[in-house]
Amino acid sequence: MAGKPSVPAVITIERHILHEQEAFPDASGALTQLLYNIALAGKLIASHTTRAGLADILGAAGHENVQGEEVQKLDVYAQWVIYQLTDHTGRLAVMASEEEKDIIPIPDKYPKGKYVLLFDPLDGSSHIDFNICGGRILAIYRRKTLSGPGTLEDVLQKGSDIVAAGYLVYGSSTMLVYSAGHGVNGFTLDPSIGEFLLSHPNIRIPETPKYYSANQGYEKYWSDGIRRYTRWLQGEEGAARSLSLRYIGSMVADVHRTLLAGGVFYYPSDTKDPKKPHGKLRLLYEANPMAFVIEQAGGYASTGRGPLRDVEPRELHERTPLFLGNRELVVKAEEFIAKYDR
Ligand code: FDP
Repeated sequence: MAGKPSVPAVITIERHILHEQEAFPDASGALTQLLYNIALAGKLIASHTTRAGLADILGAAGHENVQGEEVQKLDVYAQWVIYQLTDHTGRLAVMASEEEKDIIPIPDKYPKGKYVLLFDPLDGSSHIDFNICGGRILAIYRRKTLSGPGTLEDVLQKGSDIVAAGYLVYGSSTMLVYSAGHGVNGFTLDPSIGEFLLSHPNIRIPETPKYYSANQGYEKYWSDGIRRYTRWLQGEEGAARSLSLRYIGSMVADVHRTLLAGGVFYYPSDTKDPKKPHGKLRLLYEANPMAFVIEQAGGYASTGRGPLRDVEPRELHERTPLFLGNRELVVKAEEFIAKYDR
């Protein structure tokens, strides 16, 4: 074309999602449309998140969620946005959210689709008042039941059944990182045009890890194996190198850094709260989707006793110990646990 400018092609998220769909000529387009809806919800939530200190949405909503944690106003907004953008589309059979006790049915008046959406509407919400980045995590599965309203059976699926998963991170810029099972791509929101642009194509976790990430404030509640593993990461216990520590306490941000810089993020079982013997993170809304992204980028995710993706969920809000990042670091955690925590 005459006068073609010599700038690199701008790849919008729409173009990228469509391009991925081309590899599947029989695809109905439902997954593609669902991913658009999710990107749109991300933009709406991002615009609220960055104005959180200005608008009347900062602070607590005044009630607790099913986990007994105080619900933030932004949680409420984020959940509502996702729900009302997707409930009527005929693409979903059922949804479930970290903030809701039960599954979220699709209203009777709307058609039911073949997918299931699980999400944590606003991860890291306890940090909102401190202007520290949070995010949103989601996973899409194919329904298991054949027709009618989706059920609990459709929601309680293993990580290995995930069709697509990803997260939004609201930091110095807003990013959407997702995988539909063919590698991981990252998109940065350009606020001037309101569009997610491909900024991190084909993300692979770097081979040389940089950081370990865990809440060491809880060390006294950890098992011997986890304590020794942490010392190994610090260069003791026969380790050949030491890693630097980074912990924000906002899972999306901590895992995002682990994905881009290499390293390991872990939230192990602990004895801090007898009601939460398996740590804090939720299998369905946090651990499984983030593990899917990490593994699609060449990493590995484990409960500390084996692959996370093989865990059969038994209930909606079940928690799991989690180790994810560079394969050799996660495998090392499994070795320490097997040796010292019988
Ligand atoms: P938050 O409570 O702020 O929503 O599971 C939620 C989570 O944050 C994760 O994002 C984060 O990794 C973890 O809790 C932090 O927990 P600790 O404060 O116990 O380290």
